[in-house]
Amino acid sequence: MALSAELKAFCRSSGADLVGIADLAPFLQQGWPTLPAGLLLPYTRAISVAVRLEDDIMDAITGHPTSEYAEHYRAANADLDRLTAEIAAWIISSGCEAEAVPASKIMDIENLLGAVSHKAIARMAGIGWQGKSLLIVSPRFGPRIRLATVMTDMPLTPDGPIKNLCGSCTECTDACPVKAIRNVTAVDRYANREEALAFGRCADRTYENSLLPGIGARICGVCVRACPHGKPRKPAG
Ligand code: B12
Repeated sequence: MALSAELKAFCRSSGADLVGIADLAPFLQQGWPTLPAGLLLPYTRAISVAVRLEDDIMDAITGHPTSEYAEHYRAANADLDRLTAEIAAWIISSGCEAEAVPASKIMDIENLLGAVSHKAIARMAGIGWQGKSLLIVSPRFGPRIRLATVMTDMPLTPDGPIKNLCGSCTECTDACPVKAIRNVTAVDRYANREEALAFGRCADRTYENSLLPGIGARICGVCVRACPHGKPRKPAG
């Protein structure tokens, strides 16, 4: 426990707004895919870190991403990649193995997959629940966070998933400009992306956004902005 607390304190002092530890056993037991295959095999734990997104930038998003959001997105990714490199170096200097997963690198452009799903790790690390938008919704900042992961064999104490508080809320479903969100809550986790999203609509929209002047990345931000859990005045409960 003391080691986990020390690691978390280091993550916070290096700039993490949220930090949690996931047990990798369920991922290995379920044969959860990674790119390349077998990426998780040398490790037993994954550290999930999040940096928060600025409210004034998120609140300015209407139907399309703004150039300020595109800039903020790039800066947050750079912050996360620096942060996870520092965490991995800290762990390695203590004699354990560690490997950082890039914040936003797409490894398979056809199927739109990263090396490891930061959302799956974040959910199992208790950073937040996976909401109807398929985003991780944290109790403190809602989905207004960006995530990254460090895999390790350090003997850390895992955290666990937290309760899903989406309830009957339809804010992200109603806000989605391409009606991609199906308004489904998963009992445990979604079996696949299609269960939560009309995935092609979301993917096409982010591609179209990437072609807009001043954007240049597959972003949107509308469901991120809409979630009441991320707004300064949050829902009761
Ligand atoms: C490729 C990609 C995209 C693609 C595909 C998105 C997708 N849902 O897969 C496109 C371009 C469409 C996209 C869009 C967006 N993206 Co994107 N994207 C990624 C990227 C690089 C990889 C995602 C991936 O591999 N998904 C694979 C699928 C299978 O996994 P999944 O979506 O997590 O869902 C499954 C798992 O979570 C699993 N699961 C959940 N719990 C558990 C537990 C266990 C034990 C197991 C085995 C599995 C499991 O269940 C789900 C269903 O199978 C990640 C970064 C990363 N490396 O993770 C960012 C990422 C997911 N994107 C992000 C964001 C914010 C967005 C957008 C809002 C755009 C924007 N920035 O404005 C939209 C929202 C899309 C949405 N509603 O999901 C953030 C999410 C932050 C958050 N709060 O959750 C991420 C994590 C980037 C980051 N560094 O923060 N994105």
